[in-house]
Amino acid sequence: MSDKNDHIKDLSRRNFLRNSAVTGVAGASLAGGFGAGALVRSRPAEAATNNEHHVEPGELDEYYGFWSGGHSGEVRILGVPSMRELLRIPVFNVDSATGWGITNESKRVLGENAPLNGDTHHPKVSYTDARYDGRYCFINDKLNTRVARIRLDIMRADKILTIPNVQSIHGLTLQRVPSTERVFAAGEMIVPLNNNGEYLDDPSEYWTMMTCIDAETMEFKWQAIVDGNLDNCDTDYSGRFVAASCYNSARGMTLPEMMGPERDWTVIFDVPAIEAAVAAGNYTTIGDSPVPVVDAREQAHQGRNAFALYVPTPRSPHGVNTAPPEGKYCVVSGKLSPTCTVIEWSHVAEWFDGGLSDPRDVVVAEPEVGLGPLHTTYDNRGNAYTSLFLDSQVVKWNIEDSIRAYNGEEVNYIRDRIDVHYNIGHIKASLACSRDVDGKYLTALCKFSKDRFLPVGPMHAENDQLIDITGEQMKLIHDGPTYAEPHDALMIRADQLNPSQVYTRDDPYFAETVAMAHADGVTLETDNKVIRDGNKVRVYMTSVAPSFGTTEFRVKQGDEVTIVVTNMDTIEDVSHGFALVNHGINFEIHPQQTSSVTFVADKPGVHWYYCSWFCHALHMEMSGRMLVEPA
Ligand code: CUK
Ligand code: CUA
Repeated sequence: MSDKNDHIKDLSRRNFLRNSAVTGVAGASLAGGFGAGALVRSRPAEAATNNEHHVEPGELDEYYGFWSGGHSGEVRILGVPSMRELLRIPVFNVDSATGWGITNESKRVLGENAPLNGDTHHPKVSYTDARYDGRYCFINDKLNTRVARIRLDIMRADKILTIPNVQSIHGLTLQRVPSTERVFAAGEMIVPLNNNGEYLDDPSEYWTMMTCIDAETMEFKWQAIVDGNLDNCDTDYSGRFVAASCYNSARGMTLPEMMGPERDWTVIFDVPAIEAAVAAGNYTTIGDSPVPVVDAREQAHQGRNAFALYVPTPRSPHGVNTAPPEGKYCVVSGKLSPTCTVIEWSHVAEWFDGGLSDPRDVVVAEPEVGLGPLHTTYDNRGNAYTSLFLDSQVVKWNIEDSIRAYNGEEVNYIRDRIDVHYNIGHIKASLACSRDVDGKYLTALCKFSKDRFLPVGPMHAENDQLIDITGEQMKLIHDGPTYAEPHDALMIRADQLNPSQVYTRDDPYFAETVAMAHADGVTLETDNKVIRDGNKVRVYMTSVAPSFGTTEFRVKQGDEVTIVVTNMDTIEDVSHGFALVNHGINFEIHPQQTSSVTFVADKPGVHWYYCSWFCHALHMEMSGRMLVEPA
């Protein structure tokens, strides 16, 4: 496709990025060479022609992909392999199409005075026996230190928690076995514990914690103070451990301080040991927070630390990913070291049970993979795939061969390399976080796209590329422009999800609104009524295409108005919207759903409302008037 000159241009651009990135981390020993990696030359990516992965119009995709939306604050669902965007699920952001952040129902989930933006990185779908069970998707908010749970039947968040005592939730992972009973949320930034302003200036007293949340009740179970900081995290396949990378073991405040040590570490928590201590009452609390806090720092333990194992790991490690299908190994990707560190989970159990003497004894390989390894994913044939940010490549390597090489055998564990465009962050193969790993597709979430798409101003699309990994050699099959800014993604089989097509009337998402109607003596399914209660006015109406049940209501300037709309259409996809002109109000009402909004009618005059989801040939006529009498 590209001629020779394009290729040269391409290479020089790649080198520019790589060199500038290396300069940017001057002081880090990024050299280290490629070792065995140099034996396999990388190929420039070529789009496959006669693409057998093409999904024809009318055909359905094989996988649901869950994409984080980065600082857009949302989660997205893509069909894979078409990479068609199917849905945006607003979580921490305000969304005018759905009314998220506008309706009373969404505000109940968001909580009082919630910040209306976020930074989502790590979507994780719940498991039963390390297989996706399609119940929930959990997502972190790095910006405002929150964790949300999304119900995957209606694809809306139903719980959002602000995590106390820590700052910036980055890593997020789920218990896999026997099922997702716990959510683990890693606090990234170190702060004074009880960060109430009492002391600010002594960074030697800044710390962070791992937080454990009950996945069903969404209540806090415990927090554990750690040395260093926490970045990414993942669990094992036994239900006992959670591991997190630490890139700031020096607890530095500045870049040079953070980059100081040759090795940082991977910290691994023994969850039952922590919970036994909590159950025995051996914990403290911080400030006003009731959450039990245990101390997993080395200084808090004489002899062996019962809660945490700190495994020295080169250098500023980033991604933490357990290898399927059995979960035997965990790979921690080196970032500033050209290596990945392979930890064997059974050795971790041995260490906690007293059988090993050196924390490094849990490491079974440390392959050199290339420059800037960030995240690792897997196929079902024993291969790992690591994203190389600085090399703008995906490298495929064999885990067992890397272990043989670590034990001194002459073996090349590198299997293949492919160029990606450009500067890849996360990487994820189909079902690679579960027992059902199938080694078919891999998505490469590239941070730069530059010349891959038509320019649209200074802000460029990200480029989420899709790679076919079924063969010996990887094959790039799709360029997918995405909006700011997916960090992580996962793919589950289409049959592993069973979303609702219409709401049921007893859905807990709007149960509080139903209770309010009940108290007003209103039957939501049939009544169109205005209830006045002092200066509070509640307007109940139905919607059936192409009409609202109420086309006119009258209030007084200054009244607090609550509008409740119940969509009595029953046919899938016949959604209505309620949009109130000049009031910033718009929200969704899907079939059999009840939605509500509360506002102050502060502008006298006639104000039209209309349906905002095109529902019928007479959709434009689906409207009504709010008449506001001057005070
Ligand atoms: S992080 Cu963004 S590329 Cu938040 Cu998982 Cu590694
Ligand atoms: Cu109802 Cu458009």
